[in-house]
Amino acid sequence: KSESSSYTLLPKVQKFLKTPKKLFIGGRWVDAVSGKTFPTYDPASGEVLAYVAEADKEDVDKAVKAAREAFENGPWAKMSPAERAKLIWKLADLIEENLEELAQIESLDNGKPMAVAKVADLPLSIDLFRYMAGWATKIEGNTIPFSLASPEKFVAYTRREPIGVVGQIIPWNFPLLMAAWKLGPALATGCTVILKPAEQTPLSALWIGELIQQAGFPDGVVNILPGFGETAGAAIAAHGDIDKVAFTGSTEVGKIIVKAATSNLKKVSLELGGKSPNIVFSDADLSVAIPGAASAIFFNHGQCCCAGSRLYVEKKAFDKVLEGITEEAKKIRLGPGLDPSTEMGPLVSQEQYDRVFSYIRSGLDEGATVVTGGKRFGERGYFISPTIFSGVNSSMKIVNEEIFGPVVCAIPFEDTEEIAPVANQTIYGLAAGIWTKDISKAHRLAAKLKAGTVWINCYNVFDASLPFGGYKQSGWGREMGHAVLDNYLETKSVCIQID
Ligand code: TXE
Repeated sequence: KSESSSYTLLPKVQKFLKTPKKLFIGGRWVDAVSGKTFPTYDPASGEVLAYVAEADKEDVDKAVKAAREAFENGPWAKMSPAERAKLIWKLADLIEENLEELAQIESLDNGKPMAVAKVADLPLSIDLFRYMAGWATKIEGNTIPFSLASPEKFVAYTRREPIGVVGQIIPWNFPLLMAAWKLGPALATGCTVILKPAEQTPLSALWIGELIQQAGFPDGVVNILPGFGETAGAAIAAHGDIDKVAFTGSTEVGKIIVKAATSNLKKVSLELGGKSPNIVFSDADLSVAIPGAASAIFFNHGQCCCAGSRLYVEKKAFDKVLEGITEEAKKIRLGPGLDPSTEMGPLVSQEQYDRVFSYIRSGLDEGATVVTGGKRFGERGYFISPTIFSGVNSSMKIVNEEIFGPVVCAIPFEDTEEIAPVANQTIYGLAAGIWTKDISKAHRLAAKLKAGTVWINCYNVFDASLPFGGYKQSGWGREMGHAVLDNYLETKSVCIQID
């Protein structure tokens, strides 16, 4: 029973929730070695949705063996890039065929509106796989003319080779999309994978496991191990036979992963937190900038690493923008994700709810003003109403730390020339937004912002072709675009004496 049970679940979703949720290792569904399971909850009610097999170190060991065998000796190792591409494309087709079901699962497990999952999470995931399927056949080395030797003496070239067995640890804010961002490039390059979904949201990854089987990927190419960070996640990060770990999550855990990875100096890529500045100039088209700024922070309930959580507004327009975004915040309809009229669901977990509330309390304690929100919504589930703070200063915790909830700090600024250093005053550097009609000013500022993505007159726009990742403590490496392939490839130089 769950809050969402008042809405009709699709027959395949009902069946899926009733079948035991196991680990996917070596192409088979198996119980955890320990026999343990853990509950995953419906955040709209706090009630249990399903119990899931809980992976730990022994299961990681089994999965690594399967992935290593698949990488070195299995049919995957001998498969042509075109065959690999076909499998990835097939997986995209199967996700598309299961779009309604996966959107419902995503909504149940994460809390996000199903309507949003259908137009954002699912299409972006499908497109990511198709985009990466295209890359499988286009991974090339170079021929290298030597600098010192005569061209008659040597021929040299590079090969791009898959890095090997890859561990991928993902978060709960976009469970399926994060799985796609990770699996797509790993499969395109010919790696094999141990994927650990977040303990809060394991269900869509398990569904994907079934589709991977259906698509016909050889056994052991993808292994899916739900479990906790300190156990299964830590075992992946430290494993001596994993060649690379890709992580998305908190900066704090990113640092733990880096330390653990030193055991065998496995390669590491990280997509971490943010405290992104969203800068509105008075010459912006405010009819676009105001809803844009609201969506920059409130999309996905603020649980986006790139959320526009520091809203800087040129003083002349500050009152108008604050009033406008307050109206936008008040209009947002909160409710369970399965309700078609819901625009914002609950936060993912009790823990996240408590974390976000502790930031709201800290803002109040430090003397900031709540313009709207700051309260629980309803009696059940982990709902927090969209919250806007004003009257903040640069030393406050709510201005400096990632909140990862629907909470924005609105801050006026006067000097256009000084806004870049202010915007850059953060340990993070994931994204930034600029709203202005003066496109030259926007380009100049974009160049000064220390952020991996700068959106101009838009926000939260993603495309499989566009690299995404962080400056500073927001991470290492890039997701998406052809840039992500570098995370999964080694470069081998081959040098031949022909003289
Ligand atoms: O993240 P964690 P949490 C930020 C955001 C949020 C905060 C805490 O600020 O409020 O992190 O969220 C696995 N070794 N982001 O606690 O712990 C864990 O099981 C190996 C930003 O949920 O970083 C999960 O699969 N793995 C972010 C994943 O790490 C470990 C998205 C993320 O969990 C581990 C999520 C360990 N020792 C949170 N400990 C973004 N950049 O999008 C945990 N994990």
